[in-house]
Amino acid sequence: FPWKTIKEYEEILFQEYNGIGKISINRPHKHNAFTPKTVQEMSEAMELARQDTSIGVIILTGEGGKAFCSGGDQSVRGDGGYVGQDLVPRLNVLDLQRQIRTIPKPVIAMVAGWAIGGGHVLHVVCDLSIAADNARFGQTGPNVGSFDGGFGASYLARVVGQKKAREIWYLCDQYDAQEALQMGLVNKVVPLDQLEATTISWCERILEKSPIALRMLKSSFNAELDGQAGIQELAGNATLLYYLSDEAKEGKNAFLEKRKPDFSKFPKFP
Ligand code: 2NE
Repeated sequence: FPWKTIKEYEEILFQEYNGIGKISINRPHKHNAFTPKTVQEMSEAMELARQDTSIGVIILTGEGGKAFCSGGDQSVRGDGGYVGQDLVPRLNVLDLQRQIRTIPKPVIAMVAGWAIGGGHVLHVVCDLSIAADNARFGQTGPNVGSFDGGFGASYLARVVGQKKAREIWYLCDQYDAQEALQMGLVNKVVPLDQLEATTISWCERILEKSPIALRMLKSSFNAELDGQAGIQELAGNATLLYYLSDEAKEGKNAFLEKRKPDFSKFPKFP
């Protein structure tokens, strides 16, 4: 596919093709483990993809065909988090998880090879996951002295159920693509050489749909789980729709024209 680079980064690729944004971790020598810089670059790209009105769907993936992401780079793990050049320890991947959930456009994880540890959580928080037949999934936290008790635990349990989520974390087993499909952890499994074409075809089908309907659905799915922050997201979309109405415009216009608003002509729906 003729991907066009949107912006050059050091540890990720950020590309676009026909309204599809693709954010790809580019550290295949480490199975696409992330550093604070990788995450900072992904966060910026995600924000750019959010602001770009020509992008309707985002693919999250890893380069090389052998790994989606193997989690935090253990070689830069310091005392209070993952340490970058500024020597400050960070867990900024948690901010990225929230961005993936709140961007009002579908995000699809395109998983080839390992999706492990914090890399596994990244695919879990995506709207959809499409896996190659070489994909392997799992959490390693209790083996390496870490855990993700946020979306990595509670949202995983919403996806695969409490028993399976506890098994995944307590045993730290690895699951192949078919097992992931069976437990509802991924939406589809395809041969590795068809992974990108299948993902693009799902993106193209999504791009044919009403963007506001998709936006409302994403925030509706989130609202049930995300408490006040989820309701804020859904309510923000309601405000967006209300602003588009003549009724809301009457309020704004009356204020600017220094007159009393006349809402009498607007129906009081049952
Ligand atoms: C993924 C897995 C099972 C693959 O094993 P294998 O045998 O296929 O590959 P190998 O040889 O282990 O990995 C290839 C190269 O990538 C590096 C390895 O060290 C190796 O480098 P060289 O020895 O060739 O130089 N590599 C792989 N994953 C890495 C990582 N995460 N950090 C640094 N280097 C890594 C196997 O590689 C594996 O188990 N990887 C570690 C998975 C892991 O434990 N990730 C961290 C979980 S904690 C986390 O991500 C986290 C969190 O829990 C909470 C908040 C934020 C993050």
